[in-house]
Amino acid sequence: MGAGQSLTASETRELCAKTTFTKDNISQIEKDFKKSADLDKSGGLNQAEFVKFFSSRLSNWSEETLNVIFKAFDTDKSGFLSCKECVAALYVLTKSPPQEKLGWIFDAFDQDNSGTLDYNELLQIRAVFVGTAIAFGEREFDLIDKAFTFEEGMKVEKKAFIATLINHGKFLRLIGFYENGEYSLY
Ligand SMILES: [Ca+2]
Ligand SMILES: [Ca+2]
Repeated sequence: MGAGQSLTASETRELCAKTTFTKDNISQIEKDFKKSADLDKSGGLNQAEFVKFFSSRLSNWSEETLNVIFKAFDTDKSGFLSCKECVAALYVLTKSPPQEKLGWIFDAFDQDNSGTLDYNELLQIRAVFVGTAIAFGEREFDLIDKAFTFEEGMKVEKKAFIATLINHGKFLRLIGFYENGEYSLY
């Protein structure tokens, strides 16, 4: 990806097809990202820029979690989020339906790509959720403890993960995704 590279027409078409963003939304997001996140003007975000940009907006997310998230959005594993990957990331974080968000969380935290979440992977999700709940002054942060039986050797499949949490709007809201689907990271 060259310096200051913009989305190509075909990338914009692909994003329009895969998200609910319009062409105008996408070009606005691209402008905003170039201005406020792409500090070295490389045309996308390196890991440090990503962590910096999101840690000021999702302040209760640990750097470790943001690193996990960065890797999940870096779909071509280039170590760099292209403009296209950034727009896709914002779509998942804000506008996508809950089912898609949960599927995405599952994939992001399934770090060994085993197709299941094991005890340690689920503990990581739990830590993000509980940390966020406390930061929001929320008292019912045992939601995730009630949803899963935490024990060594546990394995949760994607279908079960989504089915368990799909009706917990509160979980989605607290984990940093917005229930009302508003584009509100700025
Ligand atoms: Ca990439
Ligand atoms: Ca796994």
